[in-house]
Amino acid sequence: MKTFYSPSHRDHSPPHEFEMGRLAPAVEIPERAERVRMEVEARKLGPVLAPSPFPDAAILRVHDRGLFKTLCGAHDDWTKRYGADAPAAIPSCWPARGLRERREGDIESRLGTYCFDTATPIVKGTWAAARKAADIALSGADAIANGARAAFALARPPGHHASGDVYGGYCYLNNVAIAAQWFVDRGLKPAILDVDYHHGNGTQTIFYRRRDVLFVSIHADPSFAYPHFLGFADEAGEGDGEGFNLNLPLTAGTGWDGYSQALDKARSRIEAFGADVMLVSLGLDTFEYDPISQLRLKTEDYLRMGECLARLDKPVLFVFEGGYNVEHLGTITANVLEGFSGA
Ligand code: Q9C
Ligand code: ZN
Repeated sequence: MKTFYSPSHRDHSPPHEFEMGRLAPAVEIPERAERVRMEVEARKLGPVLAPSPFPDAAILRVHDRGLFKTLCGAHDDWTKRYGADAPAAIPSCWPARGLRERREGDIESRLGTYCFDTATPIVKGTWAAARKAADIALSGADAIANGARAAFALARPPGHHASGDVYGGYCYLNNVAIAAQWFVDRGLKPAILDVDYHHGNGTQTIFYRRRDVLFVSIHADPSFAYPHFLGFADEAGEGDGEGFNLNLPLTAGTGWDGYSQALDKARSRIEAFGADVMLVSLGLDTFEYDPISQLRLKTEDYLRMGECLARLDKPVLFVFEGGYNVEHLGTITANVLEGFSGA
């Protein structure tokens, strides 16, 4: 299996995020992708390749131009306003009910317009890394379109919390959605399965009114877990998209028994949809020792997950998302890929 990777992710290294009423050390750190790359190499799962450059137009199929421009210029605008040594750009004022919904004025108004949380800082290297992560996902899609049975987009920063016009949740551009749209534009019918611990609110929103892309997500119930405002079981799609969105929320403490049942439901829905290609938003924060999560998958369960995905017998593009136990992250990620390849 080909893995696509670029070292440019290393320059996206915000020291902090703001949550739980304090500045907390960042958990979405460069070491995550490095651990995974090293494990892919150590286990000889296949070549690790640099992505090809894709045009901005491929990203603008999914993302709003205002969001794109804001992300692209945010670090410059922020340091012009607050000084060259100002730490990461994070919004502090949002257009909640009663306020103007969108303002593209100064940088504070732009961050409030386009970002939904305080966990997604922009530093000097953020834009280059996010833009390259989209190329990584597109390169993986291209490998699949050229006949590969599977590819792994080792993208960082992650993408599934970013919608067409709002970023957040450590995500800036929605890598998996950009790749799915690229498949659609080549006449293919993609299904997205999101196995990250957190609901893929951005991906859901992008495809919510469409039936040409199926979105299925298995995640911790938003009644207690981030992103808190989306990901409930009654969200089934709207208009043309009705019936083409499936959320499978899980209670805290769920282990492989409950998880594999959800995975079976996801598989039958994808089967019935008749997808040509599957994209997996591969978050590893369902792990029992993940520092920010409350599901309980074990190391060996990720092999089973990979085997289970292989039973669909469709080409798969794996796109890296969350997962914060850096010590075990390489092992559990590689287990999914190995379980898939060995099956
Ligand atoms: N106290 C991804 O896994 N903060 N994003 C959670 C927990 C944000 C997760 C707060 C979590 C974002 C890609
Ligand atoms: Zn997550």
